[in-house]
Amino acid sequence: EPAELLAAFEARVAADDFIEPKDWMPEAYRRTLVRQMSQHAHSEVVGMLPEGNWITRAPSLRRKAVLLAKVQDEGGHALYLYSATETLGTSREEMIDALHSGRAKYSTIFNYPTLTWADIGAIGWLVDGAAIMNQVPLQRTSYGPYARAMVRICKEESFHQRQGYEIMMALAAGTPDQKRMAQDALNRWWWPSLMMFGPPDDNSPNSAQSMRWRIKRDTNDQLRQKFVDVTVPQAEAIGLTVPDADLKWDAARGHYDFGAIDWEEFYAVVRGEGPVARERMQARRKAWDDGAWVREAATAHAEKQRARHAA
Ligand code: FAQ
Repeated sequence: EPAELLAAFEARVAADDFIEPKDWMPEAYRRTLVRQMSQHAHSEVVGMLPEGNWITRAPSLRRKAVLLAKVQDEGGHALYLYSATETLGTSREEMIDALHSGRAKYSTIFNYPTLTWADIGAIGWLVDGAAIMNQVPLQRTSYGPYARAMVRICKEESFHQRQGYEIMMALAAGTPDQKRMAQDALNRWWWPSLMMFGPPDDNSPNSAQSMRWRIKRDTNDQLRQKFVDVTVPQAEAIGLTVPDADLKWDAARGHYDFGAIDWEEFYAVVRGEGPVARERMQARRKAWDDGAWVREAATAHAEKQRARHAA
């Protein structure tokens, strides 16, 4: 790659300029963006499934309407992200094919089952909470279309987080059985939520280069620590207990210390061995196949419109 172009690119990134689709960029920068952005898009799409599972069983009309809107938002986030990724020269068909054939990753978190209504609260509170922690800094990621997609996504994500916490508040202040259900959901979702931030910094092969290119603005461990610091007081405020015997406030550091994460479990889930990984991919492939007629009809309609305008 030409040294002058590379130097100019690096200077722009260092000056916090956004890189735009038609600008010159190193191939490895393009590749790493496609990797991260398509994983992110796939996470939104697969992330619709655990909650979609509860739409018909939400406990009231209000809860149902809110959950339906949230799941629709996630479909929208995936669309912004696929579109932003297409500006890097990768088609949506290629990305979706990579997901359905098992070559592409998506977040580990969506391979865990949603067993009770409280899981919907825990997902909004913890999973969207973790997602926002990671995504707020991505509003200043160096690739313009990705950064701009993040602005709107973050607004919606903060509504998602609050709806989840509000479900947890209601359950935690409810009957003893409801409170137990909320605690059980926290127990099951806490550790997988910490894993969403990715491997520890000393074992994160992509971090150093992504930080230099300002694709990532914070490291995995920095964001994980921020999430713990913000979330522990939220659990305490509603009388729930974070399932970590080693959790304690460290006044000297000004942070919570927390227990060891089971990285074996994380890597197993990354490899596709998560508890409901197979069901998730089957559901995605079925949705894709069942939707073929919609894609065909939309394409035929667009062609007719084009022909009419040309005439
Ligand atoms: N799951 O070197 P690093 C949402 C992979 S939020 C699966 O540290 P990097 C909203 C990683 O890809 C969730 N794989 O990698 C929602 C890499 O593999 P590769 C989505 C993981 O990229 C809420 C390898 O491990 N958010 O969907 C995970 O620098 C509620 C080594 O790792 C985003 O994607 C994991 N948890 O840092 C929807 C945010 N962690 O590609 C519905 C954007 C790591 O080399 C309901 N992404 N791996 O084969 C990022 O910020 C980064 O990609 C990280 C990983 C931080 C996830």
